[in-house]
Amino acid sequence: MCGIVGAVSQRDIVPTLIEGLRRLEYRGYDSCGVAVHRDGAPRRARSMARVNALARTAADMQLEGLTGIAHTRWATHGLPAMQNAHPIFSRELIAVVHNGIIENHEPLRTMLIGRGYEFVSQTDTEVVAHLIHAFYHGDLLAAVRAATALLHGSYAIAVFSNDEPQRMVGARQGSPLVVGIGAEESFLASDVLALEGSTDRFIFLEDGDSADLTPSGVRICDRDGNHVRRPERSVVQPRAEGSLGEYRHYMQKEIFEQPDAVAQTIAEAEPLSTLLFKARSRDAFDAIDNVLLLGCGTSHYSGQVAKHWFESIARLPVQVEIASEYRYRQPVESSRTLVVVISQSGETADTLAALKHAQALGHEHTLAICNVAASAMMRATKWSFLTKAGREIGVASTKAFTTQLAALFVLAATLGRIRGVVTAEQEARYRLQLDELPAALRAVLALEPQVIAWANELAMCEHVLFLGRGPHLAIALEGALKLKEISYIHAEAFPAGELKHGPLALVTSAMPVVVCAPNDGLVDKLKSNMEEVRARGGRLYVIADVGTHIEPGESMSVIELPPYFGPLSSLLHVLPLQLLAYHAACIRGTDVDKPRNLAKSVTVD
Ligand code: HGA
Repeated sequence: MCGIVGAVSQRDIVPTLIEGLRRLEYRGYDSCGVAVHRDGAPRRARSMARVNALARTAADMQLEGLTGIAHTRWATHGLPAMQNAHPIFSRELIAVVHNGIIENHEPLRTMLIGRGYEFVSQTDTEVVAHLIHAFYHGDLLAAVRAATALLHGSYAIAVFSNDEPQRMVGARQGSPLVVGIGAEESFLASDVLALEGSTDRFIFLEDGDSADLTPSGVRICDRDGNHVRRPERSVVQPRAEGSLGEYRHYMQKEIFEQPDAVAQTIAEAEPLSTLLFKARSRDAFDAIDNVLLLGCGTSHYSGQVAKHWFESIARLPVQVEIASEYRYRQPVESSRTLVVVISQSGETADTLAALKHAQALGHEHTLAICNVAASAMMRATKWSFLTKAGREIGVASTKAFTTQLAALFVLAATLGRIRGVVTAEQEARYRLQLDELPAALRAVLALEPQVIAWANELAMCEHVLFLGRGPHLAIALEGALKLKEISYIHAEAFPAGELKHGPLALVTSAMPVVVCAPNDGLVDKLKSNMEEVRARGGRLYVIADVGTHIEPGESMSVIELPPYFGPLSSLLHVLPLQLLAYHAACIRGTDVDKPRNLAKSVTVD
């Protein structure tokens, strides 16, 4: 998703800004740009192509400067088009980059037009630039504070004025923004990742903060204009991703990294203890008597799988909510709820807002499961668990999902142990299953050639149904999501028992139906549902554990998985579905790592 990098220095900062954009590039964007302060008027280069093309344009223009801002845009207001690419200028004086959405941009635009401002873009961001201009009388911080006081919605902005060459101002509300402190230079970025190699000293701004940056340092003021000191943190960045090696895409590489990622995530899980979740005392979770899981997209599905674990292992009532829905509701709450937010980046705007909503409703027991240590969710929750997936580059999440599942399983087992419903013997069994999990994942990944054969057939289809039951319903949902995200094939998943209540009407000989068939207590029910499909001429593609006795035959193709893997079976079943989506997308020739219209780290709501 869109990214911000800004710098004020005593050296030419264009290479640093471009490098920062490159580091954020994997998140997906539709245009990019960079602007620097110049004597006379600010100068900018913008591109509808990749950051490399922007770098060439900037070099051709001999764009250089000591103060500058840069952006990758994922359009929310106004088409992806050159005139909408950031930085956005106001009257050749103010330059702005913005992440987020200004919800009251329409009345502000009308008011500004009334004051003689001319709009040249369709972005909501342009109102920010003109407002700052309207309030600017030689003090950029004062102008930014006055302008942002009128904004509704979410923003992280970086701004410079051409009249104040060695000054840059940032402000945030709802979208992430971090200050980087260097030697004789200061930075702003939407993510510490952008400043890897430039500094490891960061100050995370809070909502309502404004930051006034010069090469010699930063001053921060809060929403009320009081000068505040925010803690400085040293952030050691994860190792940069290596080359693709034998793989064609990052998504494929990340699918095959899952055994190691899961192994690293659970390495510290023994003994199951509250300390794993950064809880200071062993009785930290004693007050908990129910669980609320919040997430979006794939992270929501990991919550749906985990619901079964919290119920069956920890014997706790569970709700799983889509964060973008929960945040606007007024649910009846209990003070004994453990609120678990799940997000790869830890910055997902809807999930972060849902967390804040839960906190505003009085929830104190909050826990984040994220893949980025220095993320907003990890800072905003009482407890946390860092998954060890390593950097995930592919927009379609794979290893983040399975490591989230591993973390949630450990949490369920830990709560079960604390509550006395998991015996030492059961705990030892869970531990053994966790230990055996990476090898089992490897065995499933070895089935890739069979999945490719399926992909060759399914890539020709425009619609695919997925079926599952129990925790494997969430796996079917995740399989359908993966397929639509990267292959653009229309895919939907249903609880197998729901078929006869509607979706069966869609089944014809042209409708492939993918089924997750673990050898669990529901397999006979599932077999009946499969027969309902066969009886209507549907084509079945079944991922079945050894021992289910589901045999290949007419209109029935089977990929056989290792024997049923108990409660962790869902982690095995998702792998063929990830591979299926990946290979179908390759066959259809889509941009697998950067699917159209999508972005990584969804920091707008
Ligand atoms: N609303 C602005 C910025 C979009 C954004 O934050 N994308 O992730 C625009 O549409 O330009």
